[in-house]
Amino acid sequence: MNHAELVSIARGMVAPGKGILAADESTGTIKKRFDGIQLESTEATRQLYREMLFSAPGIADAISGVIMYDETLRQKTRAGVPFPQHLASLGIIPGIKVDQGAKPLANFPGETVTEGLDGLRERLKEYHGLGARFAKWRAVIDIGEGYPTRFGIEANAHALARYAALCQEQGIVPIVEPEVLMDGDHSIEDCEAVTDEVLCETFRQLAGHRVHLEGIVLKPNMVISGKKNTARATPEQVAEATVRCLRRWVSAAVPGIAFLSGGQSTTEATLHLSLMNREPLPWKLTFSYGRALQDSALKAWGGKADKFEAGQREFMRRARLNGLAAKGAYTPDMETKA
Ligand code: 5MM
Repeated sequence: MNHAELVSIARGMVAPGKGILAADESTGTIKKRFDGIQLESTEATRQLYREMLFSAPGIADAISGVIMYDETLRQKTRAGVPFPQHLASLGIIPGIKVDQGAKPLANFPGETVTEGLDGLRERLKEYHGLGARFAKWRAVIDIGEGYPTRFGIEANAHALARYAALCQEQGIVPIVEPEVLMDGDHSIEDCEAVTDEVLCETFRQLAGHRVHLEGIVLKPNMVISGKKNTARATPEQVAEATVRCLRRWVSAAVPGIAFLSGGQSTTEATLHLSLMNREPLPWKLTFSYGRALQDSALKAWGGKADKFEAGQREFMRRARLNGLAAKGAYTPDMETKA
């Protein structure tokens, strides 16, 4: 393992004013997204949609890396260039989701553990050969009556750390994604307490597995009220609680933190990121959004050939606004001007 190479990839992923596009929807998830625009999900429509995003004019101004799904990593542009090579030619780092999903944790009702460690070393070797330079693994922690338990958090953090160590062994930067879900009616205080415990345990396990912290990117949830909580915290409270929590647990050795959007509205996700970036921080704080970058672009495209450019324009509008947020320079009035 070459540490210097890992560090340089990780720094590139969180380059100033840029963030990561999470386009790693598995076949089931992308079908749900396409259902929303009444588009059939086929290998061809999935290719076309990803090509629309990946070839948006100016994409490299705001996007540093793209997380792909296994199928996408093996697909090509209509001109015949494999997606990883197409992205790399633009200066965008190709990435791959390597987890195999969150599955019920036996004997722990309401909790899941993410699977995918078996055979991971061999898969990473193949992905590296196909051009991937970073990977992603998502652990899912839900808040409910009696959970998460200490055991559930430990099981997920342990798997995340084993994955991260294997990635680095293969010269691939791991995105470490422990997501505390914002489903449910919990308060922002409940979210902070659980996120505290999850991050503490994640970094304990990363240390135990001798993971080189300078060569990872953390992808956490923001500290936020549950979607069904009627007394939702303000954007300023979300920004303040999130930074406070991250400062407690994330070593300054980590080059960057790239948030997931987790079901926030597109504008909320952008505003929260910008508010957090208004103060000096020990790490780069940016985005690795899926829905918050894609939802409006997907609607603007609608699966229609004559709306291909309209979809690209909408994608770039959100990407640029989030790029500004990564520098603390976004204000909500830009939504109408952009
Ligand atoms: C793109 O969505 C990813 C999950 O896909 P599957 O459920 O199909 O495996 C997800 O991991 C995503 O990368 C992150 O959670 C960020 O997405 P959001 O929409 O939360 O920003």
